[in-house]
Amino acid sequence: MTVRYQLYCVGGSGNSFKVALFLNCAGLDWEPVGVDLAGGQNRDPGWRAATNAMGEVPVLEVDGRRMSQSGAILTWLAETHGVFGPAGDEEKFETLRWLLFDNHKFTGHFAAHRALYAKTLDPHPAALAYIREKTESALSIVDKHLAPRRFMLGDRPTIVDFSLVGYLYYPTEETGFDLAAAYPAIDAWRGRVAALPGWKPPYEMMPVGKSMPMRF
Ligand SMILES: N[C@@H](CCC(=O)N[C@@H](CS)C(=O)NCC(=O)O)C(=O)O
Repeated sequence: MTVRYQLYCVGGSGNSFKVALFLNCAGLDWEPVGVDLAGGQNRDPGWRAATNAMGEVPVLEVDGRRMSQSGAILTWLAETHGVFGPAGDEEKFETLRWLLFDNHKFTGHFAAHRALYAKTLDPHPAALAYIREKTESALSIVDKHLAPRRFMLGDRPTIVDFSLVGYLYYPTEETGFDLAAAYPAIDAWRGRVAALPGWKPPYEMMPVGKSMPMRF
């Protein structure tokens, strides 16, 4: 029997983890397919033509169709399977609003900071300080939003949680953020997401592919 979904990904990619989390928590039939980002596989013109012209993971393949952008994939999965999606117009608007905030500011800055902090040999201190301040700002916004809530949209987990939580299980030495110490509402919420049936840590969920090596 062929596996229904193939997720092109790499263990160190929190953006890929967002989609893997949905697939596993929804109990779907899927397998990770490793991509060699460190070796530049995603920069190969053939790979771009066949897999993703944007040169990124995650890519989700189903029935020969290859989809990219975790927010778009999560939306498609929620609509296709009728789980973890928004209920009603207001939640639909909130979902898109948070997915955009996540891609631009929350994951956007957190992942960029991690790349500079852990993967670049000699990050410029000003660049690191700039991106750290932006990341702290995004973390504070989400921490405040979560303080009175169990999940991002209220009482039940949705694709908004899967999107925002994508990078938050990588170890402190990789991210440079001790979330448990500094962001208590985020820490409690990521624990609630980790308690969902199907959750696994990123490197276990996607034991494939190659990322740029860590500095340490
Ligand atoms: N907004 C995109 C971001 C995807 C992204 O940045 N992927 C990274 C890995 S986490 C990547 O493929 N980087 C390789 C590159 O851009 O060269 C999404 O959510 O899918």
